[in-house]
Amino acid sequence: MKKYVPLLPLLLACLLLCACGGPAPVQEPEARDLAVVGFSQVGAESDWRNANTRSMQQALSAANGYRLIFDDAQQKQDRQITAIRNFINLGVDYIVLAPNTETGWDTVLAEARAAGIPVILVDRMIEVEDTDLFTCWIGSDFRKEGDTAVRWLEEHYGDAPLRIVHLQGNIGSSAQIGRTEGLDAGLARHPAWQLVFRGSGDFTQAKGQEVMEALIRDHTDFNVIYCENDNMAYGVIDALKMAGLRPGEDAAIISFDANSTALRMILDGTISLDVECNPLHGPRVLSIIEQLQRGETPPKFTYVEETSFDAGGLTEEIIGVRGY
Ligand code: GYE
Repeated sequence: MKKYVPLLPLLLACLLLCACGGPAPVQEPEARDLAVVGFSQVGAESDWRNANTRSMQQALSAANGYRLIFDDAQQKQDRQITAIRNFINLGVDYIVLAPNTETGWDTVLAEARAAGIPVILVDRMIEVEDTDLFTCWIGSDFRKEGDTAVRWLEEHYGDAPLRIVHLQGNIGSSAQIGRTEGLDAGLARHPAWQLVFRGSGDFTQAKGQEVMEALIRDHTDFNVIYCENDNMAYGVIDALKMAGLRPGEDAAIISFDANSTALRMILDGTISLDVECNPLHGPRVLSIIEQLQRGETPPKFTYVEETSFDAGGLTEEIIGVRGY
């Protein structure tokens, strides 16, 4: 015998469901309930920077109660100053600034203060007459990072004659200043360490490669390359390989940031040491803003705990869980 599905009740059930719209939609908070944050980002020059941008966007999301206005300054301070003035005109609730360079912020931050907008600094530091111009800062101890790299060189080479190529980040940024100071202190302690080249690669892979290619063309003699970030190291490695040189054997490569791509290059012997610089500041900035929202006073300066990696003990499992 044929079985008939009773059509009428089914139809009615469908109609009812459609009328009710099915399960209740997830409620987005009303735009007017969201706190507005203007974030002036340095640029998109490196993997570190992109991880930092993603972390900020994820933390300061609508689901967490924020509307984030993001501005990429393309590594130009004047663009950051313009962005901050726009944020002030828009009347944002908070300004987050990842400053490109250390100096030149007094005027625009005084404008933000006059408008009553708290300014949270993230990543690099600034140098201002009056530290009340910003609410607080969170980032890395770049001098300590440089010292860590130099300590590794001392442990591995002692007073052996080193011929060091030094690729700096963008000049005037705290990351460059601290990492350069660390190396300078090492050079002062070890007369056998010779600086055969120093110049900026602007923290980019393309510039790192360009500088290294020129050094190889000029027959510069080197056995250590101190790169102030991973992306410049990638450019350096490409240049060395194209010239038939073996990174890790013909020259030790020291780098900073510890992105997962670079850490895998430690596993295969290409990079010798990578000093960690953690870009995942989003949740940290979120927690600062939440403290301010509750009327609390966050600590003025917060340094993020960091480590360093060489071939000793580094595994794929360690790399896999790091998040950048
Ligand atoms: O090391 C580099 C980036 O300021 C810590 O900027 C940051 C540095 C980071 O472009 O990769």
